[in-house]
Amino acid sequence: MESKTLLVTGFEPFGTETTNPSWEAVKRLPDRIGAYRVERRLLPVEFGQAAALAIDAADRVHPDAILCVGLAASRTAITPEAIGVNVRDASIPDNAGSKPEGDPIDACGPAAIFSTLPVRKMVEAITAVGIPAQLSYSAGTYVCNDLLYSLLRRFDGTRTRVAFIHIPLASAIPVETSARVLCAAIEAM
Ligand code: PCA
Repeated sequence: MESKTLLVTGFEPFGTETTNPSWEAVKRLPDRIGAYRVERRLLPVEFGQAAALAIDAADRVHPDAILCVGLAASRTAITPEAIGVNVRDASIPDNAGSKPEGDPIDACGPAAIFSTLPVRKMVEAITAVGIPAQLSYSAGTYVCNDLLYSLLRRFDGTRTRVAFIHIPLASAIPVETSARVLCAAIEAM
């Protein structure tokens, strides 16, 4: 079988958390999932910089798909994100101290861009392994949305598809389970 490349990203800890389950889960993924060879990168929780590093990695590995993973501490289900919006609005500073208030990500970009991977199928695949999942229509306005929107904008019209999955705290869903769930979502892509 011809091998495809998947770039998977997780985040560093931020706010009051000392670990980030997104990276803990991404770390636990096997090197090969279905048709994909997995390349992984740890990203800083910094507006602009997270996307810049992800785009730099993508320019090196030429992925067929990019799946970004982040923590949504207030959620209890796994939530693939349907859409990225063109705004930065932070309630806490990012890890570089930046706290934008309603700024556009890209002054020339559309208000929103839909994910280019089959997020509905991902929700079904996660639910099928017995873990609560729900399609989300808001990735927030913090660094996760910044990353999703920026990647969708950058790879718009190219063969590289992009999606984002928010996962809950490890106390709600253990990171081993989240890793298993990510595999199921990737196999459904
Ligand atoms: N979650 C944050 C940024 C990093 C992360 O893991 C968010 O939802 O924007």
